[in-house]
Amino acid sequence: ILARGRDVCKQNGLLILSVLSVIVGCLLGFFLRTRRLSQQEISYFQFPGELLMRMLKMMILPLVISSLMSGLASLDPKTSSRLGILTVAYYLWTTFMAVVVGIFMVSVIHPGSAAQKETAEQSGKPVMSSADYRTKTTPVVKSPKVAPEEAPPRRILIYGVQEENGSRVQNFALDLTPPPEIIYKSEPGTSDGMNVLGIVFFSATMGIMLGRMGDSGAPLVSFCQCLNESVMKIVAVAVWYFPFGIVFLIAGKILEMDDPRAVGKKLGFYSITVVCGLVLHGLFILPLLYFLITKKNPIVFIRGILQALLIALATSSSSATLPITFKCLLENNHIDRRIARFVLPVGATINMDGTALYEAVAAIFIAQVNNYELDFGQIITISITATAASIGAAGIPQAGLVTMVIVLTSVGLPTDDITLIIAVDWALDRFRTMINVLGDALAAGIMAHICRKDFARDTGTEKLLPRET
Ligand code: DAS
Repeated sequence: ILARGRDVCKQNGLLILSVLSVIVGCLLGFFLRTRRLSQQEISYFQFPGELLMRMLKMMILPLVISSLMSGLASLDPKTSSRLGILTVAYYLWTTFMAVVVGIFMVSVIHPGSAAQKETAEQSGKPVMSSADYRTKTTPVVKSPKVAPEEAPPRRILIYGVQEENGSRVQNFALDLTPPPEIIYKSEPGTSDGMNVLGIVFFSATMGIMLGRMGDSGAPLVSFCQCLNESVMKIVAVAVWYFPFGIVFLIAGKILEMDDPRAVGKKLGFYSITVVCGLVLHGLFILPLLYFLITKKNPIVFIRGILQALLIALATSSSSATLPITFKCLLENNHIDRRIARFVLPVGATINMDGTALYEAVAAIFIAQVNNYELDFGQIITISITATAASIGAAGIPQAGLVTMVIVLTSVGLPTDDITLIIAVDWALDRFRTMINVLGDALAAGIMAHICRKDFARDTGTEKLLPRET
């Protein structure tokens, strides 16, 4: 009873500490803004938060490789292929649903009108008519076949790696097979990029092959299992630093942000639109889908991953949150680790409901601010490109802002109008990252429920693992 009591305090204590750290971080940030600190002093306050980010990022590579390889190797081929198809299909469906929710919200609230009025008042210039604006927008670059020396290099950030002059299909294929030197690549002007898609693709392929090798692959499978367990033990210790790191991570960001009052007038309705869309999708539609499929209480499930959602809010990186998402799913929601080891790394890479919703809202908002009427075909284009762009976004801070270039270009909107929304992106990024993590976790719960019968006949190598309760 004492051990159980200690575990309950340990779990809830950490959660309560994390919630308090978010609140204290906000209060400290706004208080320090009044002290007019020098850049040197600001960097001192940002250091503990940067340390937290680096601790989490350090664990991503070993965790993704070991979990995918051991997770897939321990499933029989029939189960792993069924799980793969169902997972990717589910991810595409929920991402597209998020885009539809975003388009609905931005069309109903129409935040562009408020921003239009604010901009016109500030600049004193009349709002541009749609016709005038159409002449301003950059023509859609139809084909990348223009000779490279003519076409400006289209540097699109995908998975933290910038590919020049390639078509999107070429970039996607290149990112699936990265040479070692670009796996960890930090691009100037972006946070440390990491080509996670290439790592996920290689590890998943390796895991499936290991599963087919039977006993001859067992040594590498058990090595990956040990590596995975050891990383999770590091996480179990590191989590006690997180509340302290979260305080300074959030305070440090607040110290850097623009004046909230000035930003609020122009982008208040826009921020409300994004948050309403994220809440509708993340806290209503996704949990409803979970309940309809599993017939289980989604609130209990979400309660189990609250710690991961807080880390997502603090770090605005779903990749960096991955270790905590694993910990919550395995320890609190008792999801079979073979499912979690496949669904989570793939989800953190290609499943970003929050990002897809955000990019659709942002594109239509930019059109509204410029009084640019989008026709039905362009709305459809936005919904498809926002879904694709979110798949291409890396799980790093503000990756969605960069892949939004794809969405704007697809409907002829000027990409430099991204500057309209940059002032609030750092805050909205946190909320869309939370929904990204929530979507991945709920998907693991759904897949564990769907595949539970497979495990009954599965002769996986990890027979003694706790199955989903
Ligand atoms: N911050 C990204 C993530 O980690 C999401 C985004 O930038 O849209 O999921």
